[in-house]
This record gives sequence, structure tokens and C-alpha cells, in this order.
Amino acid sequence: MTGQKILVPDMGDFKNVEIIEVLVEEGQRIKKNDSLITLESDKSSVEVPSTHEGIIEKINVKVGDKVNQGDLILNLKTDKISKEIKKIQNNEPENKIAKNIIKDIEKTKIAAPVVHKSSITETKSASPKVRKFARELGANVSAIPGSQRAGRVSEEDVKNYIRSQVTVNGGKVQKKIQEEEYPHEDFGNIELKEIPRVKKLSGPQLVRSWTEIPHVTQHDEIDITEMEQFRSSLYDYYSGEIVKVTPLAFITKALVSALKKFPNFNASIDTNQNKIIYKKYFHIGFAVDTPHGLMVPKIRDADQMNIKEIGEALKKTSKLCRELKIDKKEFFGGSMTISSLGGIGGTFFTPIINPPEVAILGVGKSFDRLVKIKNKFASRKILPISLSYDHRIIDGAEGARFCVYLGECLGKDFAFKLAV
Ligand code: CAO
Repeated sequence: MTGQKILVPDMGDFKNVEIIEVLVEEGQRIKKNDSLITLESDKSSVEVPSTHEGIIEKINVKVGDKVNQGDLILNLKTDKISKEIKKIQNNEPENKIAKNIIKDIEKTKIAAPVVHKSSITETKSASPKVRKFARELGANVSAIPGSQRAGRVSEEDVKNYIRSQVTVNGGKVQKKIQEEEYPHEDFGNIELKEIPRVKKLSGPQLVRSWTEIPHVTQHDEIDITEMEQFRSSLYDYYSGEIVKVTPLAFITKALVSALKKFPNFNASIDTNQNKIIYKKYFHIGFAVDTPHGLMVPKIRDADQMNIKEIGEALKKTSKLCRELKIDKKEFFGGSMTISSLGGIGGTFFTPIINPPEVAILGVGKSFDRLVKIKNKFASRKILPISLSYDHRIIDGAEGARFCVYLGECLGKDFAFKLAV
């Protein structure tokens, strides 16, 4: 039978690479340049296009196979060949076009296809379903930052990307206009740099939160004088060594206690079913400032830890983030997040909720203040906090009660409150 073999072309660095997708089926009619398979190396993915058009007779490869240049991908029954053979079989009068086509036939019989590197589409990897989904939304998969292994793009990445590209104006969704009236270089020297990968990934999530969640931020001050005295006096009972625990460990413990009292804060909205999901676990997220960008890992089951254990978990987890050794799953499945800028400085700010959570606690740097108590002035240690919550789930009164309760947990009776 006359046919065309489609082989793996020369792809430079791509050697012994895995097939992660077969994009066509036997019996399918394909056009020249239609993508046949996707290959994935450590660095990137490429789609291998067809060099001819026709009907696929037999596919010789499957997902998971490792291939090299020259390996057979599939056998194609080319339209030109079949049409011309029919003509010749029917003894139709020869003409110039037919002669040329016969030449083509002979050429295709002996020549291996040559694919120029420029015709290989270097692409972000994504499953055919995700590609179709992106296409339907008018998005180009290669422009979407992938959160999966080796930058693979998931359906959630496509959704986040689309959300980041549109803005809601008067109830209508509009494409963002990002063009400046004058280019920046008109005003002086500039330097263009890549946005770090972590920021590329968190950007759409932040836009989603800021545009979709009606935020309310409530600021408050907590007198932590006694707690701070206790914290600085901590030492190991057996070794006698000073135990260094930052205020964040106490705040985490207080937050767990507040989440038990106010379950609306340990919740998520199920928009599909229009219901509230109440979580029975206490996994506290905390924002970590790393050279690669902001990360928000979780301290799992913080309700089952004492303050020293929480302090150790904070140190260990933030180190894993800074060394990029943290498991991706640790960024998901949280109850509520703490964003502490206490080690850096500043007082109040507006923390952005980390969806699907419904609240976030911002913590500033504690400071001394002279306070009049029983007609005497005393220096007290004050902790500024900023609580942002989703107003669809949490009312202002509940937000205020939550802050008051946190104040009690970290205030002068902290030892009693945090022990229960
Ligand atoms: N008030 C006063 N001092 C504070 C404080 C507070 N609220 N919180 C921490 N400190 C002190 C600590 O006690 C420590 O003091 P010593 O050096 O004397 O021991 C010092 O500040 C440094 O603390 P730390 O920042 O290393 O540790 P932490 O447990 O407070 O925080 C972590 C850990 C990971 C949250 C922090 O390192 C970090 O990355 N913070 C930035 C988070 C961030 O970027 N948030 C913004 C998100 S929105 O863009």
C-alpha cells in the first residue's frame, strides 16, 4: 500500500524524550502542520507537526514512549497519492498536473520528511482537554504560567489567567487595557526584566481575590505587655537554655482559639453549590517573604501543637520555602492565613485574602506606648493588627468580636486563654 511515513524530526537538544500526548487518532484526517504528538524534556515541551496531509492509517507510538530522531510516529495515507492513483487506475488522460503529482508520489516514497526547527511549535505542556478549554476561552496556552511540574498548565491555571486578563466594569467583563500613552523609555533609561516565576503564579490569584471578594479590613491594637514579658523569659526546663520563640507562634495559637470560637472564619464558599464549607481542621497559613517571591505554606493541625512546637514549625517551614524545597501541596488546604510584617516594621496595612479562605490576619511591629492606668502612666507593649475578611460570609460585628477575642487571647490573661 502506498503511504507516507511520518518520522520524529531532528529537534536539536531533544533526545530520548518522552511522549506526553498523542494528539491524533487512527482514521483521522489531518492537514499539514497539524500537531501529532507532544514531547516533553526537563526544560520544555514541543509539539511535532505533520509534514503532509492525509488520513492516519496507523499510529506507531503511545504516551510514555521515549523517542529519538528518525523513529516512526505514524503511517499516513496521503490524499494526493490516493486521488492520483485512482486517476491513473481509471486511465484518465495524462496532463501536466498529474505528471507533477506522480513525481510527488515518487518523492514521498523514498524521502524521509524533513521538519525544519522553525516549524516545531515550542509549547507549554498541557493536556488536550486543557488546551481545548484555553482555546475556547481565546487564550494561548504558551502565554499561561503553569503551576504543575515542569510548568505544565492546569485548568485552574487557565481560569486564573483569564481572570487576570479581564476586568469587570459596570457589570460587563472587559479585556484589560495595559497600553501606556507614552512608552516608559520616552522619559529616560529603563531595564526590562522577567517577572519571577512565583510572582507570575501568585499574581492572578491576587487579582482574583481583590476583584471577586468584597474585602473589609478592620484595624485594632492589642496590649501584649504580659505576653512579651513571658516570651522573653522562656527557657528550657532541662538544659536551662533560653528558648527563642517569636510573637508569631503565640499569635498562631491565639488564632486557632479564635477560629474555634468563630467557625465562619474557618470556612470557604462553595460557589457551585452556593453553600458554606466549614472546616474541622486548623491548618494555619503564614506568608513567607523569600528571594523568589511571597509563599504561603501551612502549619498543619496547629491546634495539636504547643507554642514551642509551632515556633519550630514556623522556622522549619519558612526555611523549606526559601530553599524551594517545600512540597506544592503545602500551599493549599488552609483554614486562615497570618501575614506578619512584625519582624520588618510598620503598623497597619490591608492584607489580601488568600482564596478559598475567607479571612487573613495582618500583624505589624509591636511598639511601646505610655498608657494611663489608675492615674499612673505605664509603658505598655502594643501590637497592631489588621484583619481582612470576606463580607459575604462575615459581618462587621463578627469581625469586631473576632479582634476583641484575639486581644483577650494575647492580653494579660493570655496564659489562661491559650492554655484551654
Ligand atoms: N513585633 C515586634 N517584633 C517582632 C514581631 C512583632 N509583631 N514579629 C517578629 N518580631 C521580631 C522577632 O521576635 C525577631 O526578633 P529577634 O531577632 O530579636 O529574635 C525578629 O522580629 C525577626 O522575626 P522573623 O521575621 O524572623 O520571625 P517571625 O516568626 O516573626 O516571622 C516569617 C517569620 C516567615 C513570617 C517572616 O520571616 C516573614 O517572611 N515575614 C514577611 C511576611 C510577608 O512578607 N508578609 C506580607 C505578605 S503580603 O505581601
